[in-house]
Amino acid sequence: MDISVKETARQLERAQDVVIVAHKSPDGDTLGSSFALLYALQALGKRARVECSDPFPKKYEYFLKGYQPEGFEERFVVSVDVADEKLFGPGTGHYAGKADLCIDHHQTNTDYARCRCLDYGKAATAQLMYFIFREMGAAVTPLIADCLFTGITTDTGCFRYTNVTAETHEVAARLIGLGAQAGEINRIMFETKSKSRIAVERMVMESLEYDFSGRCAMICISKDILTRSGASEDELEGVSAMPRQIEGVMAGVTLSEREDGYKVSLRTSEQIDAAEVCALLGGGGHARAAGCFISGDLNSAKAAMRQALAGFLPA
Ligand SMILES: [Mn+2]
Repeated sequence: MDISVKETARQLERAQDVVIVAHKSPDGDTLGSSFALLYALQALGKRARVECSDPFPKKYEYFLKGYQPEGFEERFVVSVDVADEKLFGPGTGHYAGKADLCIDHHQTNTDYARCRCLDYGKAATAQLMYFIFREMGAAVTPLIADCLFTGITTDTGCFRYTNVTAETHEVAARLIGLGAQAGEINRIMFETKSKSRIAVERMVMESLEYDFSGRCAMICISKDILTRSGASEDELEGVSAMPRQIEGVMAGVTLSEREDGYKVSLRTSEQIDAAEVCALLGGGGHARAAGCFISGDLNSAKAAMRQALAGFLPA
């Protein structure tokens, strides 16, 4: 059932012993929004903790400061920035079917929770969370402001993507006023790359190929590249944005090798709905960024992607 920001705020005010579930391979939005909610609930004297299937990447450590009480029996489960229960991942899969509330901004949200606060006009779940806190009258401390600012800046590629609205900037401006360290957060998120990340970029660019007269660019992140670079999964954030950055490219495809096939990330220009393309292969996502999974070897994954794109791109 879809509920308003107001009703969401009331539910959170009533909730006790809250488990907040972030999505697997956590990004800045799911973690920033989850920890902001953790701190807001704890400030109201509630027991709460954040659960995630994967470890928290080190670069977010500036806001991962909270005390997380273990061992309490959850009485209220809220998922944050999680479009589909499948994205809980193995570590938190036992919460599938148990979410009381889902707070999200993905157009492809599968409506799996008892109640859903969904607004896909928001660039980030963190942007939506700001209005929920305002409705709750929750104090946005500098730490909470850092969390929410992180969610907004990471989901907008530092305010560069077309999901950015005037409201996105207004909320970000409020957060800076409340103490968010915008410059420092953006430096950590966008201007710092590890040596292993640079090694990945160098090798991945070797795999670059064009299709559809240069309107589609594909790259592949093989397991071999990960082994040779020494990069961890969380160091790959943003690599999938690279093929779309090439002049004239309308569809940027990143194929990441898995045990039994390829995880596909698609980034598109305005003319192509990425979620529609990926839906043809059983996936989904946003209009400009979506994903799917293709089983089989690299060549069949490439072929399947070309076929899916064929109806959207001029030959
Ligand atoms: Mn998000």
